[in-house]
Amino acid sequence: MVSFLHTADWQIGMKASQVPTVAETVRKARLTAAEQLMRIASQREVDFVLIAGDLFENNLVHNEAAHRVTEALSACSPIPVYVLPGNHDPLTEDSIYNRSAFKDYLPPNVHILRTFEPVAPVPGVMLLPAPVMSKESFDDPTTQFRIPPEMGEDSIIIGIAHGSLRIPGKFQENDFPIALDAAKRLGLDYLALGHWHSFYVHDDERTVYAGTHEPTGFDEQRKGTVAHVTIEARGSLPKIERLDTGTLSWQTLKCDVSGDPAHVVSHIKHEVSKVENPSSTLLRLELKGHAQSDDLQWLEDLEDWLKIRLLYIEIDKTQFVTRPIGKRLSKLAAGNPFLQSIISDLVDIAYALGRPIEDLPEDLANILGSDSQIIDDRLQDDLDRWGIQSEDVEEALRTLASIAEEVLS
Ligand SMILES: [Mn+2]
Repeated sequence: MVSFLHTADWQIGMKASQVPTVAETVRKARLTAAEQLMRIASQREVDFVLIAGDLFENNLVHNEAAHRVTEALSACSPIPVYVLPGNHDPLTEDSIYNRSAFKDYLPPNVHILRTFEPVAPVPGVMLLPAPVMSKESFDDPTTQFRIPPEMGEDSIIIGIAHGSLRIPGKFQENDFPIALDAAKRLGLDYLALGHWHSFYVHDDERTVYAGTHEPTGFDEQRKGTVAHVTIEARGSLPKIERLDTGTLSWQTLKCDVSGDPAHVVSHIKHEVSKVENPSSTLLRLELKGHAQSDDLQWLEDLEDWLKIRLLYIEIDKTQFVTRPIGKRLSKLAAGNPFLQSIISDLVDIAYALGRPIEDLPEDLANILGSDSQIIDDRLQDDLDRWGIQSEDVEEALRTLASIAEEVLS
């Protein structure tokens, strides 16, 4: 029997520039979660740890980060740790794995998988590595596995690679595409993958993404994970246990703000009160709809309330408009010929589409004059050709209103 941890995509040194005020906290969390993961390795007394690529954000991260990582990896010593270079930290000339932290100072239990040569982490187990040598590739990394001909029938065979499974609609041809039947075709007992940040077990129950140990952004709402895998013997189905390792929680709350602001606020407060660990939660609040009035004091107050409760709050207002668009825009456009001309074009388009925008033309007619109802044949042709719909114009006006408000008010 063999027991090991499978992890990937630590992306140490990640800039976290989308959350500038807490970027340092986010960076530190990736190390804290890594340390937690190494403790699991020791506690569970696994035979070895596999890191399936993208241990680092890129090959340019600070030396200090490199040393911190090797220090963290040495914590589970003497349990061996195998590190596969991924597309973020490929084995190129300037690879981070060529620095002294990974040469002269490498802890004895840490092994960088630099070649395609099979490795035996423990007797009876054969590890087939496919280190990544470039940022992108059209080749399936698993076709590079070298299966030794003399390998005993009893050896448990584990492949380790970094890339995207060829699940229709979920991969790109230049993103290290991996055949869905690779494990079966090559006779692997387990295929440890990295690159996708969510925990995923394929239908064959042998091809697995462990997911990142700590989420990297708002689009990864799941907790960070690691896979603890045990395989009884050659040919038996692996037992895959998913463990949580994440320390920060990235959440998105979508909210329609069309109603009474008091109700909107109480709804958001209620939702936020359900958040388990607010001080380690980053929240993106996505507002959409038309607000009832131009007075947004309630939103400023709400933002302050959220700020002191949560680690980080981001309010996405790109789909949020104060009603009416026309009134707001006309106020901003008065005395701004550039903005007026953009609005005029959009109003022309709205007319050409045969569906003037609700509450827009009347308000804007005052600043634009009335000639915007003349429809140009060429404009009509262009709209047909580009497939522009009246919703697109409304969307453009909303975006314009948001930008204009940012810039002009
Ligand atoms: Mn990757």
